[in-house]
Amino acid sequence: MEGALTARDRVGIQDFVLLDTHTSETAFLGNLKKRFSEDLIYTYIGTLLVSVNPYKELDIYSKKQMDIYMGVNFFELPPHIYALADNAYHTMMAEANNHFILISGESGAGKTEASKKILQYYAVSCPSTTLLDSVRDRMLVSNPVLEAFGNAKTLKNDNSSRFGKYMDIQFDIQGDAVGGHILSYLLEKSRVVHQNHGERNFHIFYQLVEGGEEDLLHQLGLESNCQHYSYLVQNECANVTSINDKNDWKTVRNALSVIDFDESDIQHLFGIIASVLHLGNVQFEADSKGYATLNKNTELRWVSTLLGINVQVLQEGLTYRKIEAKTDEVLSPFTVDHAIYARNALAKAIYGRTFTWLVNKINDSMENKEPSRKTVIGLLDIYGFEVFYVNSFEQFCINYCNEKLQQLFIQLTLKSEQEEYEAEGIGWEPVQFFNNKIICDLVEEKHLGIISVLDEECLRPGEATDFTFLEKLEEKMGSHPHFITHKLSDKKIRKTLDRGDFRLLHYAGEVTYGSKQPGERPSDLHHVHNIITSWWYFQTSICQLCFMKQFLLQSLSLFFPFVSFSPPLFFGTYTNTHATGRFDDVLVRHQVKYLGLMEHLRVRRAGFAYRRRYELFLQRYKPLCPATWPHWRGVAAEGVEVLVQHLGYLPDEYKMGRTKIFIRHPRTLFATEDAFEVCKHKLASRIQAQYKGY
Ligand code: AD9
Ligand code: MG
Repeated sequence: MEGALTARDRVGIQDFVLLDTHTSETAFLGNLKKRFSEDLIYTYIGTLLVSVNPYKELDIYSKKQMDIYMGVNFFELPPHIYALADNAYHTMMAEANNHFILISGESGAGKTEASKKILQYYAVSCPSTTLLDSVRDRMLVSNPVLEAFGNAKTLKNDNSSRFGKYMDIQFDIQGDAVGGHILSYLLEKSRVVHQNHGERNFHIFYQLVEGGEEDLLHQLGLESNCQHYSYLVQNECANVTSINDKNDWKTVRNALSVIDFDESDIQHLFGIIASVLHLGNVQFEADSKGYATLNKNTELRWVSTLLGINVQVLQEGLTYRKIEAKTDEVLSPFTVDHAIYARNALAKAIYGRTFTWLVNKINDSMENKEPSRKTVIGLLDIYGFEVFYVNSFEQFCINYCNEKLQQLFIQLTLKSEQEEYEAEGIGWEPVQFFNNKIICDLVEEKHLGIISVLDEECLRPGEATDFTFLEKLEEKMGSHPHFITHKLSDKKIRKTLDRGDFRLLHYAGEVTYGSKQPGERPSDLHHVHNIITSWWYFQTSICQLCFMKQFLLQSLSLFFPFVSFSPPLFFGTYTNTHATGRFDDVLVRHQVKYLGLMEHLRVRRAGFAYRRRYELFLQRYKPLCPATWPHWRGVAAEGVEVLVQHLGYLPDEYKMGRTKIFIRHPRTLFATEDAFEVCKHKLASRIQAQYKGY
């Protein structure tokens, strides 16, 4: 019928590699948008899955859908997160090695939701026994607990992850999910004491106060009203329509019992959470000399009771600094500002340590105690790139992590892919792309990068200030194209920068970092305080060496798992829409650009979907050809050539490299794999028949 739309016109192309029009950005966006308007949020670029956040519930995550995707070749069904999960699982089983799924995208793009869907898929679709069901339950319910303690409402996302999470899902030789392990990174502790306008503290505080049972609240000395707690009402957004704290409280309480928290653990846990709320309400007044005093210490008494610390020791720790002289200890009184700083630092340290303890407890409960051989699928879900009005050290860490992730993405796809074609002697026209290594180096380079400068300044307590730090940065970075300060910029840009700020031109956009933390005076950043007990210490300022070391270690270990894992990898890259669910062309175009999706597409279109070493390819498929079965006595590459000729591969479908065969389209391989499955069954029955009667 004239004018009627074909299905393809209506729903677009499900793999960008097959987009037959020229590969322009406009065509790319047009295809994404067309699919989005039909609620088709997933599209492939080869094995990379691109998703657009729908911001509404779609009926595509049912058990029925899971069954459809189970064990089916990747490209045979419409793109789906389940296809990605299933493919990772089956490749892991076939090759008996570890795999991991990397999910990237900016804040609010849907990374955490995707990682939950993947986990659900494994929990529901893998083989099952009653014993293992409990391990799976624990894996699934660990999510709401971790989100309660580690997520919060930000301006970008009502359920924003404020920590990085790397989870290993362990499978035994039969493919059963038998255990799990979580690594958490860099919890944004400053949120405990300060939230930007329109944001909230961690969910758990509101859940406890709004949902906690009367008895429990009474034991903890809490009022059932968020307005009562200064750490919760800074921005008058305790209630958010998309969040039901009362219901979430019930979910978390139930989840805690599933993951082996006994009543005494639970009492302790919420005792500590309540102590943080009480601490936030501790107020100081200045005495006649301007020193901090506590005139009403009801709140402090609660902190003392809940934490089991002598109230006198607590009070002294919050209002005095201990200076160790040669033989003596001298107490130097704090001003009110210092006392507030000390109080906040204590609250952050308590919360941070509680979070670490919680993750350890969850890991104990998910631990696989059988010493059987295991392979793992690793799932990385970190906080996405973010830009706020005020960007502090936390944003610096978060954005640096994203920068590293992008670097990894580039290395594993664009760079290594092209290098491999070259190394294997496959004719190749290089595709240009922006390599963000220059920005990673700016942050991390030894002796020259921002972290090194910060480290140096930490070694000069008392002398270093925010301004000396900035001066040193200016001296070292000077004309670096991705670094700007007030002094180094031209008149137009200067207007947009404060004197104490520096701006980085990240791969995903510009971010201005202020050295001042809101609510903290610049001079406070340079005090290294002693605190009441030996196991709690202040670790809040950017100038504390211990913290920096910790950060560096963590970011190293964050990327360590990748190095030890072998490809292939599966990427989920997420584009974002507005929270309204509207497809915002400008926003999506920006993300397509900085994620390098067009470059990725160009490499994919010109390249090869699959490659394998000759020996492995021959080993698997040799039963398909009489000349190679049961043994090929010659060189593996020649055996592969004989084999693929026999299978009828056309010259354009494959290339022979130095050590590997390269296959252009997945469908060629799928046909071979299907033939192999048939052949395997025939062989198995022949062998069985042979041995009958023995
Ligand atoms: V952040 O970097 O942690 O701030 P994420 O993790 O990328 O961010 P998240 O997964 O939390 O974003 O998704 C944000 C919101 O988008 C969710 O709370 C859902 O309301 C919405 N969302 C995301 N993915 C889907 C989906 N597949 N279907 C429906 C979705 N809604
Ligand atoms: Mg998240």
